[in-house]
Amino acid sequence: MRRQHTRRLMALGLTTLLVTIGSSKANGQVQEIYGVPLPSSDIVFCIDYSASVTHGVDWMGTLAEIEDTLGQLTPGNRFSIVKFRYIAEIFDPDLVSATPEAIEAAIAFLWDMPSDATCLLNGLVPALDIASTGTVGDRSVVLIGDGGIGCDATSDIPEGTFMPQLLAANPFMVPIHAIQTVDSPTASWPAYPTIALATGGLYVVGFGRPFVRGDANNTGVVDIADVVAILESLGGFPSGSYPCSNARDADADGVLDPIADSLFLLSALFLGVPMAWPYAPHCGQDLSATALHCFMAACP
Ligand SMILES: [Ca+2]
Ligand SMILES: [Ca+2]
Repeated sequence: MRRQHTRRLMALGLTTLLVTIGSSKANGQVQEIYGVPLPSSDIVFCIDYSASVTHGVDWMGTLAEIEDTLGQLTPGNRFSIVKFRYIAEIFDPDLVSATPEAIEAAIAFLWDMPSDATCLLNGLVPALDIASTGTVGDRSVVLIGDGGIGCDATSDIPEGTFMPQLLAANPFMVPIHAIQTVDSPTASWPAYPTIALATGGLYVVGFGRPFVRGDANNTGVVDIADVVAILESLGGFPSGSYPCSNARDADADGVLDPIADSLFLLSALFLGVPMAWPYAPHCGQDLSATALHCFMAACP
């Protein structure tokens, strides 16, 4: 995860599933992108290289984030990359083992930057084709772009044209996790969330602040002092006035309830009840579309 970014993330559903099946490295680090655990072992990255993206906000940061994620893959992962503008360029037409040599070649491919108009379908169709050769239930496409659809001289093609073509290209319903590298949707219709919902994937807005769930007192460590800090809020601190209310939502239900959240945190600390992502010692972002916020946390 790139550290200096400020990011906000919203996602739809699948929190528990992702945390359960998110692949982990032997050293215990969760493989992630933008603070989101990678959802499968077989991954096709589908990256928007159109001019609106490459001339947009923090494109170098986006590339650095993807490079960082590639570096987290192990030979147990298989992957490929499709980068698209109006046309698509394919790193490898097959899923390849994430060996150090393959990662090095992928990073070189990543930083070679053409730029042009957008055609999302021209990128997603080959990405889905490659991903469909992956292991059933352990494969996904990770779409990264600014939300543009394109394929028309003056505007994005409409949802009624786009979605049927996309679904026809995805007969095996490979999940598409759509990471929109902006702070608010910009397309003429909400393509990325629609794509994610239709395929059982996550929708992520990639600018937000990472935090550790349960770290209510903002120390970077989750312990009994955090239980005390949550209970102290019963003494009159108004809900929502905290620098990182997401961290206080220990049970990840999107509601700040000092009793329920402190009891859940006790259960996690002393009974081993699993916490939802981002759980200690990991910094990450919320995977549920809650109204909570995080302006400051002990994460870099
Ligand atoms: Ca703490
Ligand atoms: Ca809660």
